Amino acid sequence: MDAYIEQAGLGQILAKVRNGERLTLADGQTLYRHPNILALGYLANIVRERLNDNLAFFIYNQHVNYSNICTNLCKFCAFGKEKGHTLSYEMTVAEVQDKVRQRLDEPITEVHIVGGLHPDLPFSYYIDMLRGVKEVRPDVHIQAFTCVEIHHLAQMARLSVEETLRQLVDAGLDSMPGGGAEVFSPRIRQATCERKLSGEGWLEVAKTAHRLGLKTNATMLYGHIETVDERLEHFDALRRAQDETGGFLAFIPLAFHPKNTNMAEHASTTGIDDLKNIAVSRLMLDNFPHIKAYWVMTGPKLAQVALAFGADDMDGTVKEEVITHMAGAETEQALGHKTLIRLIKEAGRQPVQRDTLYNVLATY
Ligand code: V47
Repeated sequence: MDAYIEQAGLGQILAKVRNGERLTLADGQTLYRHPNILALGYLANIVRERLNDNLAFFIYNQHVNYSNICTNLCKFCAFGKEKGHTLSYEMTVAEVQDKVRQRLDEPITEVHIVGGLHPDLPFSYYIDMLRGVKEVRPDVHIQAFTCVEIHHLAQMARLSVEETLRQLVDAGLDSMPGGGAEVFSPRIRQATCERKLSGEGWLEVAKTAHRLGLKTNATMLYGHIETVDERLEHFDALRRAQDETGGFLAFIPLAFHPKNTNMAEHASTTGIDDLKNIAVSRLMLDNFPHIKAYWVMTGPKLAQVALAFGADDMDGTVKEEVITHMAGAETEQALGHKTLIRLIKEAGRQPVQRDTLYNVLATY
């Protein structure tokens, strides 16, 4: 196989990967532009195996999107709606509690909570929501609020980001998801989400969370107007932040879904680009422990294949995914754990049910 990689012109990168040397942005360009997807998968698989052996993780989780009312109204997003829009909604704390209560008979270990940037819900609503979820399900891990939401809540509360996070943690926040990162490039933010917190701002919130002991994830929304260089600069910024704090758990590439968005003229991503983003992120983000193939975005079949291209995690049961489905995702809104186990086993990996922090709960 090494001779095959050398014949593909990737011998130097293979040597670096084998020696655990950091790849440069120029290496990243070579990888993204390379037509041989199997060669990229082989390289990414070396890193995946070194970090995660033959394990592929999944979690028993539940998504709750408390409100889609949003002041940012990003062009790529079909979920966010202006206040007063016929499709806008907001849940009361009691309604969020009901959602969690409805699934008490399932062995859910994580509730994933995100929403839009609501213009007038007070900070106390978020505190009450966290306390309310823990009241209904005391042992559950709450992974909630993107860096963009945290920044917004700090403004609503007139507190520093650090103090906002302290109060949220005190109310039950256990970790943060990776959304809102999009592509850090100011050019992309200006063109697609001009009101959103800057890339630097996003990274500052994440690093502040890490310094307080909170783990977070990171994402990149790809497949619209971003260039290969902008993707690589995004990886570089994440890699440098991780060098500083070590607080990121997983990176999740998010495939752009154009339907019902203000960027609907774009085509959906292809399977090859989806696999490339898994493989190149695995190779560039050498200090990230996990790369997630989020089946909601790519479909369970391609997420399964991604386990041979650098991914070691399939996310989870999810149930009631809304954000991508409003943008035309044709996947299910939930997967049973038996399906996840079957997908992982057939990919030749050992299925591991994990908690949010990647502690092993069961192996199959
Ligand atoms: O922040 C918005 C993205 C994110 C679209 O941390 C879109 O484990 C595709 O971040 N097409 C929310 N993507 C989802 C997210 C996430 C999901 C699962 C696990 C984790 C984790 C994080 O979805 C948003 C935005 O970046 N998004 N619109 C769209 N049309």
